[in-house]
Amino acid sequence: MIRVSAFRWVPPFARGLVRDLRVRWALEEAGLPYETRLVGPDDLKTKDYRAMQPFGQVPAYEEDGLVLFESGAILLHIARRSDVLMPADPAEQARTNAWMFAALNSIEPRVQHLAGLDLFHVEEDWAKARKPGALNDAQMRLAALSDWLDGRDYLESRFTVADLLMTTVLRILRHTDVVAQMPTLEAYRLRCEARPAFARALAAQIGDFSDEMPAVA
Ligand SMILES: N[C@@H](CCC(=O)N[C@@H](CS)C(=O)NCC(=O)O)C(=O)O
Repeated sequence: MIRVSAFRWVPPFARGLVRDLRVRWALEEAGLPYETRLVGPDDLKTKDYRAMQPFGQVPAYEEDGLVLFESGAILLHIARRSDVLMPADPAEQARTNAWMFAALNSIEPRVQHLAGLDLFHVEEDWAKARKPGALNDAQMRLAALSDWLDGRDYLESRFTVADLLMTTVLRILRHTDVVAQMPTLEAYRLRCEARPAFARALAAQIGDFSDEMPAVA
């Protein structure tokens, strides 16, 4: 049985954003059943957990003795087994991979930087000073993505794992109107999120959260 690590508790602003969501979504699209290994801050520091995820983060993935970390690598592994997620044609696969790297390397860092300022450091003077630059950097990248998507439903000719990944990156800015202000991008996000597999993955993540904040040692 496939097992995915996920947090047992996160604050409300992070619910629906934790990166196990993209793995759950891919598994739902691929029709692969899974169970979760729910973890808290203390688990992340243990030798056992670090053997699965060297940085003590979520998600880690276990399957028949194979252990994987990094959500992008996990998605690639799942996608190789699913026509829904990965086209059969080698050239189309290469394009899909390129968009996965774009989501992780070209878009997510700027989006995450902006979200980090807003969600973790909003009261700090250095964050207030950095915010306009971070916002501009994120907007420039997202505008380019929006231009690419103009006239297209998906990043390439059909839905793939790259769209799944890109959508989860766009969601990181849900506390802002940055994506909503780009109608093409917003429509794209909504189109991908309308997939039944997304709804199942989101419900599963939300359903796994406990209401009780764990005590941190
Ligand atoms: N590059 C990693 C990032 C994973 C990551 O940032 N996970 C967050 C939750 S969304 C986490 O575990 N944060 C706790 C920490 O970094 O200590 C991936 O894509 O898997």
